[in-house]
Amino acid sequence: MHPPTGIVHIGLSNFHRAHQAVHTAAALAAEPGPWGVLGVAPRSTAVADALVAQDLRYTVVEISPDGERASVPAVHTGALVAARDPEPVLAALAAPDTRIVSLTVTEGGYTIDPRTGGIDLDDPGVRADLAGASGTAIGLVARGLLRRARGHGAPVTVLSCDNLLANGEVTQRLVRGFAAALPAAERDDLLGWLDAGAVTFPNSMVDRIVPATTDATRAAAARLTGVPDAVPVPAEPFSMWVLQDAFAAGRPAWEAPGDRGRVPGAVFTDDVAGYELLKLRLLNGTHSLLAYLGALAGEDLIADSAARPSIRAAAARVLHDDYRPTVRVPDGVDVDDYAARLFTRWSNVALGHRTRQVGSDGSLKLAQRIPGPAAEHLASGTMPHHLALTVAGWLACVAPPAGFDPGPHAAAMAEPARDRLAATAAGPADGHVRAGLDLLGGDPGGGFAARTAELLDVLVRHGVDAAAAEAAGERRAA
Ligand code: CS2
Repeated sequence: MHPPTGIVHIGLSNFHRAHQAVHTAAALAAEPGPWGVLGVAPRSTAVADALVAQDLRYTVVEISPDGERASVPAVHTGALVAARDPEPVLAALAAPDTRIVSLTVTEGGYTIDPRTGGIDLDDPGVRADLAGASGTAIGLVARGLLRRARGHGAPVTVLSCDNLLANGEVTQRLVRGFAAALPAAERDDLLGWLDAGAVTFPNSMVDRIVPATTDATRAAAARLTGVPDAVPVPAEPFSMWVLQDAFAAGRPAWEAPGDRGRVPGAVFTDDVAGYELLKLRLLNGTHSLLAYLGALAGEDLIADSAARPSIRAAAARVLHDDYRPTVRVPDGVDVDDYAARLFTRWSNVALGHRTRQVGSDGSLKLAQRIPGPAAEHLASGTMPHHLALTVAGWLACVAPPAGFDPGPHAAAMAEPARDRLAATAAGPADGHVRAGLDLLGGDPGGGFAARTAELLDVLVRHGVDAAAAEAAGERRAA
């Protein structure tokens, strides 16, 4: 039996299916309630259709160096595609029984204008949504909220579960920015209702490494469960969720551990920001360095990248020298233990997490990972060499200077700014680096751009080991 739908979740990605769905299954096992999840894929039909065809069940294949285990988080009550069926999606967002609208749409799904941090009113999807369509995540949420405002007015929580700093605050700002750009009557109804406090936007920190599904995942799922599954999800054993307890209309008992203690309960705290910075910088920031340097060194997998001595050393330096001094460690967290566990997690070779996956959408991801800590170091007069190396690695991968071949793993990285950067890659290095930094929110000054250009030059001319040595201040072999 499905529980009744209480959550409409936008983004049927592997991440949602191995994280929020698993924690929700644990919560429901501990405390039954009306918290079934209606999954909404913004555009892609593949996962939604496959889920419907298999009664909304799928397998999470947990992969550790010791082996694999399967679980089936049976929490979904439906799977829709917003681009194909906008009306039922809007109806679900507006249904009085819907008490949480959650999102995992990746950094790129928020239609943020990098120059202002607000909604990107030039984005064609946003423009279409303002004119009455509903194709972007923020447009969908805003139109669903507008219906609620004009209908029963029942409170609801909008819960971002993406790797954005202060993701709840950002989502609120974007929804309000969208609302402010609507025609006057709609604008006033929606903003008036939001001002009345009927909607909360808690911040949350999400953490689980979840690769893309492959044929090996499908084979493992079938072997472990005896049931064929077209859309199983591979995941590492680790999972963590930290949330601000600000829910306008209740929530599942996500603090409950599940699967006989294997799934830790979510942490509810007022200090989500501390956990976010710790995770976005130490994990995600270092992950980006592992992805770009690894791809350039010819590595398909993050684990193989982390096993290369020069890259491992660079990862340790970026983590300890550049990121760690910029985070305020939350009470009760042992940061040395946290960092050591990160290296263990990255070394999970059986997981098959690919450099191209982490390296994709770098212009959007690095905007969350680089400018803040870089500015802090530069303001106090220190050069964060390994942040510069990360940016140089990104540019070498997705916008290689003329004559440099970054290899197949870099070529396979998705990058929305590829064309724009390709235009500057042919020119002088300083202009190229500046164009890259502009996409990340601007040149932080203090010589960071020049250092990035130097490291890019060493990467391209002498390779990864030499660039890592250069960043570490060691002399480069001739
Ligand atoms: C990764 C994240 O692809 C990436 O950018 O850094 O997806 C990372 O695996 C997760 O945030 C782990 O929680």
